[in-house]
Amino acid sequence: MIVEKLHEAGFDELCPGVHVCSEPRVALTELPQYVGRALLPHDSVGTIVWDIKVDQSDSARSHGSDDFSLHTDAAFDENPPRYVAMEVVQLDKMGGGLQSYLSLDDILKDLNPEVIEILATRFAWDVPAEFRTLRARNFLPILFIGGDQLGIRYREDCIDSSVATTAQRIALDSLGSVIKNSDRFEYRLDTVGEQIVVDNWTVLHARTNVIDKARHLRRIRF
Ligand SMILES: O=C(O)CCC(=O)C(=O)O
Ligand SMILES: [Fe+2]
Repeated sequence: MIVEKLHEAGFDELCPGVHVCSEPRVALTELPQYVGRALLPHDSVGTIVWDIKVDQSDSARSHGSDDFSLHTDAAFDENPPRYVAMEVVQLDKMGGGLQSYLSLDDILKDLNPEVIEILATRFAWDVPAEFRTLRARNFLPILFIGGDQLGIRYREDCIDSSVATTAQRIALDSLGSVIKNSDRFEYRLDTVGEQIVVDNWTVLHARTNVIDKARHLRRIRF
């Protein structure tokens, strides 16, 4: 578990699976090594640090200003990264980009066992163009066994429900409504340089729309 290491590096637990540090002692890109993990690229060209910032010349979702509903990063990937870390380069001075988190435990307690079983079957995922490496389409379960625990991959707009079975569609609807109706933990990033680490297998994260187009975060995966 990397939690002890994160504490050592000055992080506090915000809510289960989410750790924050307003005065980091370890540089963002050094964090994986510090906690004993490998830094992973974002794409096939080996991008290590991904900018989350409005950029009209690019169609990636993280370069737009829209809100992101609750999701995990790289959900469409066969091996989503276990951890995602973000660092504030510039705050949204107009109050946009409010983050929130919801843990898998909180989701599971509201799902019935049959639904859980169906969510562990394979669904069709469309890989967004900016992350396309080998395939444009993957067939992957929403709930998976990661190490000795259950993990989740979820990004509603990447799942093609038109090719799902009826049972899968019902399970997906049930999951979607639990996610929408659960109490999430809201957090306003408020310090330049602040870092946040999210367990990307057990926590979904979201943000409200960006209002201040100069808002800028940097993200790594590990
Ligand atoms: O902008 C944020 O606060 C989070 C962005 C995000 O979740 C993403 O780019 O995947
Ligand atoms: Fe994300």
